Amino acid sequence: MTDNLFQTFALNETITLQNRILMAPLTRCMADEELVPTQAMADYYARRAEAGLIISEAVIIRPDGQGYPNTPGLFSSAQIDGWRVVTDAVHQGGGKIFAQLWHTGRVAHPHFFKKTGSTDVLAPSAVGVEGSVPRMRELTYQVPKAVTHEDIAQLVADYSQAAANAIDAGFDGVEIHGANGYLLDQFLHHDSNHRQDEYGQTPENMARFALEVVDAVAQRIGNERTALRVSPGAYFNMASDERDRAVFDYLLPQLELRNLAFLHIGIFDDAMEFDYLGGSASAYVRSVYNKTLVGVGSYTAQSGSSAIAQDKFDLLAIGRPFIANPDYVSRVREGKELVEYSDEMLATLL
Ligand code: FNR
Ligand code: 8K6
Repeated sequence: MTDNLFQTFALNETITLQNRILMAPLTRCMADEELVPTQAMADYYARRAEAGLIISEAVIIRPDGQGYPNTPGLFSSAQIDGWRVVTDAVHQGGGKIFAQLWHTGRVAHPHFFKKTGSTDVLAPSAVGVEGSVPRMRELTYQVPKAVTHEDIAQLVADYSQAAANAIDAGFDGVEIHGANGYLLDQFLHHDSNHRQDEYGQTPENMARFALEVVDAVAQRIGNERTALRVSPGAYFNMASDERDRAVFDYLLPQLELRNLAFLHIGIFDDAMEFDYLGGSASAYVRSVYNKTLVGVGSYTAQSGSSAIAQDKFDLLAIGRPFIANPDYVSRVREGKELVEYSDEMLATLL
């Protein structure tokens, strides 16, 4: 039984979703050399327009946010025009789409933005990550530069501008990428935030940058069109630290006051338990945040539907199965078998 997935869901007075299934953000590294979305990307998203809401693959807000090849941007007029083709195609199919706004912080690599003349990798503190860019092993990660107050003000302004560009490009809203060990998340965890100023040390200080970005974006495009993804449990590009719990205990009620379109968990498998959160990431967030929550992470339609029935979250995001099944929503509705996902499918845009 998956009937509850096919109920409409009002995010607020402005946006109502045709069902409770979201397509999770999925980086595909298929934009052109100017980081402009292609027609093949428009076709790929349009094939998935039956989702209640598509969250786009992560989209970089400015050149020094790039950490992977051919990830699309939202900072040039060609990129805005390219996205307009995508959003038109999704809307023609009856769907809705949010842009996921991204800066990779300390996992950016100057290889991708050297033509801008900048070689600085930006992060809260000068604490690097081990390793190198996936599938480009020669590109080892660089020790980042700790951002100055001027850098922070510019980053906040650039998130806000990218959000305005997203609306200009026809997106229905934006999801700020605050998860998976990228820039916003780097401020929220002790592993990456060693700052001694008003952006570090205490929960209130460590949450400051994320809230400044959320507030700037919400002010620019409206809180009803602004969403956020968070990873209270560190699991990717990041070591966990039990002190992080207090940061999220402070941040989440603050976010609740902002009346966002939704809050989305960033995780690959929601069965993962975190000692310092007292269980799974979604159970923890549900216990401190009382507004619309999107669950994700190795769910099937059946397990996601029963999680919704048990009030563990309100909406279900589906990632890898949506790569394997462009018609995921119809297949589930009609009880048809799904094609199983495999990593080789990442090579093409089905
Ligand atoms: C992801 N994920 C991801 N998350 C995110 O916030 N922004 C992104 O751009 C991406 N990109 C991405 C690419 C690929 C190839 C995978 C497999 C995953 C994480 C994704 O949104 C989701 O949380 C996980 O895939 C878990 O959900 P599923 O796949 O188990 O339904
Ligand atoms: C070159 C493609 C870059 C895509 C970036 C997004 C992440 C891709 C998914 C890789 C899987 C990461 C595994 C995370 C650990 C899960 C622990 C349970």
